[in-house]
Amino acid sequence: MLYFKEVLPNPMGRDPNGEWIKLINTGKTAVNTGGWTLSDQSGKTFHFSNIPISQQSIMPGGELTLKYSQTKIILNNGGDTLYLYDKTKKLIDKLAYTGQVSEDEVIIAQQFIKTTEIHTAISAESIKNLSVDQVNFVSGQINTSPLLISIILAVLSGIFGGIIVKEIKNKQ
Ligand SMILES: [Ca+2]
Ligand SMILES: [Ca+2]
Repeated sequence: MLYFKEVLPNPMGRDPNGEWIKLINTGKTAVNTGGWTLSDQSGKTFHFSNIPISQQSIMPGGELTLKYSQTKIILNNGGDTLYLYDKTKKLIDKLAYTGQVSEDEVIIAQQFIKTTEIHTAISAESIKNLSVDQVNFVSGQINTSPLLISIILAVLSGIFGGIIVKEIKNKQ
């Protein structure tokens, strides 16, 4: 699954040249963004077909950083909403932030934080280096509820735990 990971709406000094949007593939298979689009609140749209084909495929755990020079999407410093659509125009993810963004403040997507809690292996160090007051927690569209995943994992581990106990008992 490809999600918003982080955005930098207010780089040090002059905007928008230093602005960027970072996406991450948290799934187990590569995601081909050919035909995908990314839009902001004002409806300005970036087409992934505009980046080199070699960069359109994002490996599991891989990231894609889109600079303003590529997207031409201006990230408002007073709040904005970004939408990620696949080639069938289905909404894949949404990232919204509100309030004044400080210079050099990186906005980390709530979805990414939640996903990281489940898949701890995925570059947790990227949020480790930020102090809490630097991080503006934002709400993102969640396609799969992390709570649901936790429940499923808990149920599955219970089942497997039960099977193991049963097998041990059978051996005795
Ligand atoms: Ca800006
Ligand atoms: Ca600035």
